[in-house]
This record gives sequence, C-alpha cells and structure tokens, in this order.
Amino acid sequence: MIPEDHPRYRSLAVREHLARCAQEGIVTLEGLTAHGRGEAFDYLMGEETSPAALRAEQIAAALLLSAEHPVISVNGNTAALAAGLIAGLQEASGATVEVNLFHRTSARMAKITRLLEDQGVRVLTGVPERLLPLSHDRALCLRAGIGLADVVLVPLEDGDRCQALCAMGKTVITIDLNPLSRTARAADLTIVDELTRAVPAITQFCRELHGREVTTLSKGFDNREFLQEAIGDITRRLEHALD
Ligand code: PTJ
Repeated sequence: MIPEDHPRYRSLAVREHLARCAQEGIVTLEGLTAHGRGEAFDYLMGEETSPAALRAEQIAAALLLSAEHPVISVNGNTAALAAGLIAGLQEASGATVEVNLFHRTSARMAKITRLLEDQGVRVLTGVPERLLPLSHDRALCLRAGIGLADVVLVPLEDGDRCQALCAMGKTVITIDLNPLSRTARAADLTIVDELTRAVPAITQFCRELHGREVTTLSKGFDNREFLQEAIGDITRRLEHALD
C-alpha cells in the first residue's frame, strides 16, 4: 500500500498499476523497462509539459484534424496508461484506433482490445496483413487502419516502424520522452512529453481548433526545433540541478 503523502506517490502508483498490468499480460516485462526509461527522461524534463511540447501537441491536433484517415496506433504500455484518454482523443479527433504490438500474441491483442473497449474506445479489428517491410510483428496491420492512414499517431514507438511508416509517405506523430531516440528523430512530429499529459492536451486542442488554424498549424513546422528545445530544457535543468 503506497501512502498518499509519499513525495513520489504518483510515480509509485503508476508503477504499481503497470506491474499489475504486466501480471495480467497487458504490458510485457520489456514494457516495464521501457516505462523506466521514460520516467528517467521525465525526471530530467521536470515532470511537466514544456512550452515546446505544448506547441507540438497543438500541431498534432491540427494534423489529426486535417487528415483524411487519421489512425492512433496503441501498444500495451499506451493501453495500460491511457485507455480512457485514448477514448477521449478518438472522440475529439475522429481517428481510427488500431492495436499494434511489438511483442504480439493473440492473447495480448484480445486483452488490450478488451481493455480499450471497456474504456469506450472503438477498436478497429480485422485480418492483419504484413503491410510494412519489417521482420518483426509490428509489420502486421490492418489495410483499413494503418494501411490506409495518411496521419498516424504512434506513442512510445520503436524506431524502425516509425521509419517504415515515414518511408510509406505517412505523416508520423510520436509521443516520446526521449528526444534522442531513433523514433523521436525519424518522426515528422515528436511530442517530448509524458503520454498521460500529452494525450489530454492534444484532445483539448482538437476540441478548440477550427478551419484556417488547422490548415496553418499543420504546415511549416520543423521537428528538429522541438527536439532541440527539449535537449536545451534538459541541459539547463542539469546545469542548475544543485543550485
Ligand atoms: O506492447 P508492445 O509489445 O507493443 O511493446 C511496447 C514497448 C513500449 C515495450 C515497445 O514499443 C518498446 O520497446 O519501445 P521502446 O523502443 O522502449 O520505446 C519506448 C519509448 O517511449 C522510449 O524512448 C521511452 O523513453 C518512451 N516512454 C516510455 N514511457 C513513456 C514514454 N514516453 C512518453 N510517456 C511515457 N509514459
């Protein structure tokens, strides 16, 4: 039992929740280590949304709203941390939600789909095909989902799928606390923010943005600037860590 007055209560409660999700087979053990890496970068970012991340979240909303076939790709960690938040984003953006796993088994696919549906997400299902040139199972996706997508949101992603999706001409948005990751550098737009802060912010922008704002925001941004600002934020925090 974690006492609510513990200074790291939220972090410990999330870990406990993810450990339970791992026992249930929703999150993998590898997913727990991926979460630890994310936590470390979040610590370095001050565990808050930076102005640059907020701008990226606004652009992400514009990209989703201006897409013909927006898709949100959900893995085990994303479902465990943010199933209800994904429902809100789906409702606000009109995006299709597809489950896509690195450690893919039919049991995990079914459990994650059920968790999402229980939280109100409409999950696209069907017969998966190997539509991406990858040797692992992230290649498996649905023709009417990721196959058709022009804009794909891939939170907590692996670099090679991100590159493969970009090479197919899709606009790829990622949420990744590590601004140095291959995914962060390969994506068209990287939101360097924690998943459960980023998703509600994108949802809110989807509700607020209209017409010309959507068109203007979805053009003419430079992902390197967002990465540079995140690296600058981390560097400044480290320089003043012991002040
Ligand atoms: O459920 P599966 O089988 O599809 O597997 C999912 C994981 C996450 C295990 C898989 O995609 C993976 O191994 O991912 P990586 O390559 O570790 O990349 C995950 C990235 O997400 C890392 O750069 C982490 O820093 C980052 N990250 C982890 N937790 C969060 C995060 N970024 C934002 N918010 C988080 N909560």
